[in-house]
Amino acid sequence: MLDTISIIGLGYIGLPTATLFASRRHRVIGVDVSPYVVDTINRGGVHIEEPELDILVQAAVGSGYLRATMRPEPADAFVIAVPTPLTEDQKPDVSYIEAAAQSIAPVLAEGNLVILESTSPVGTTGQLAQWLAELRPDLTFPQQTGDNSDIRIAYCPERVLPGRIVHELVANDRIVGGMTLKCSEAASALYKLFVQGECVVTQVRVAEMCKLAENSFRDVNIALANELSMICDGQGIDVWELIRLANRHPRVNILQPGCGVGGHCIAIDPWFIVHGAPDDAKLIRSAREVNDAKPAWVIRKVERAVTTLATLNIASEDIRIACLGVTYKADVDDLRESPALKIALALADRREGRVAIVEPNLQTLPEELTSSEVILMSPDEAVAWAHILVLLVDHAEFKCMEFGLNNGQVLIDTRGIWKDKK
Ligand code: SAJ
Repeated sequence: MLDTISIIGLGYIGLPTATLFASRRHRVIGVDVSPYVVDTINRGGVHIEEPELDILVQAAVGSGYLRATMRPEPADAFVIAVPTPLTEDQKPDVSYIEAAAQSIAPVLAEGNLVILESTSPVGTTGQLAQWLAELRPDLTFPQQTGDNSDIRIAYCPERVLPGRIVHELVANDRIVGGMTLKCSEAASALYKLFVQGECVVTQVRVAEMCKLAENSFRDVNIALANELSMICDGQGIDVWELIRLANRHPRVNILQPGCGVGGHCIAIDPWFIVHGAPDDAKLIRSAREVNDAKPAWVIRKVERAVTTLATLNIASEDIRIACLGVTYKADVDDLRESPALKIALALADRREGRVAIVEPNLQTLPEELTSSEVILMSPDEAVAWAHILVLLVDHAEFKCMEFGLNNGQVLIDTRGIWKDKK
């Protein structure tokens, strides 16, 4: 029976998931610790930007199928979609999952299904089952009684791309790692309510590692592109042409270099593998280090351009720098772990009053920059104003811009979209 589904954590994954269950006419109780998030959703609004999400939330709340609250209530299934950040020393922080376990334990009842969706280190689902068992000794759990347990538990990672979340939630295949076969069957039946992709069943630990491996695959491949970009820069080779040509090989598919890797997933999840296997995860660690070092490389390039311009009769302190794009990737408004923002902040710190940012996806300056003297400009204003243009994010608005560089103006294009500008 899946009459009522509760989603714990109404962020980038939990909220769209809640609305999709609601759109299939299931009663959904969304739970979040933030009163602002709960109020916004109950008014039919959204606290995050994601294509189609506003319409889905409005419809789900308007039809009465979705309601948000701060305290879990009884339900047939609980889907945990809370953050799993990194600690300062690069260790996975699963305290939000523990808090979610504590919050749902009092309302758990025989026959309930609990699914963990948060990206987690291997072993976390077993730990979740243990926490729940300690909190509810009156119920049986899969680690105790196998298929006969009162509560079913599974790990089913989210795998959707920010910017395409709603589409991918429906279309992508799902990895379903139940603690027992019955757990997997129950979890697959839940996702089949809206998922059109296949639900592929596996062991819990395989499912946990699968999510980490997917994001590490991308991180390692972006690291190769970023390393090539630095090597090619030193040797006067156009890395974007190089990658285009190499990718004409039928078994080569190099990704694109940029100013670094950001977001709340790829810049973080590989560390979970490194933490679990520090001696063996050499390549994964090294990829993280290569990608994390890219912003400093871009900053050094800007500083070299400043030094060169300063030899042409512009006082170093008068040199104006425009950073184009500060979000973590193209065409989103998300600033989490953004390497572009990191670069803009570092330049703003060094060159008080002489740095502008252009960010078509934000109405106001990011909070981190409000205390600095950074100016928010339109793309055209920046092109007319700056001595140095630093293209950091390949937003659609930048790709279609037509302009030529002024005399002596320097362009540092970390994404290869303006490399033909003269
Ligand atoms: N990036 C590059 N070059 C590329 C591709 C990306 O520099 O060729 C950079 C982006 O600019 C950005 C970062 O990498 O800073 C990550 O962007 P992304 O679009 O690769 O990925 P995310 O973080 O938005 O979403 C990823 C996805 N994972 C994979 O594609 C394997 C998504 O499917 C996951 O669900 C998501 O992480 C997540 O939640 O884990």
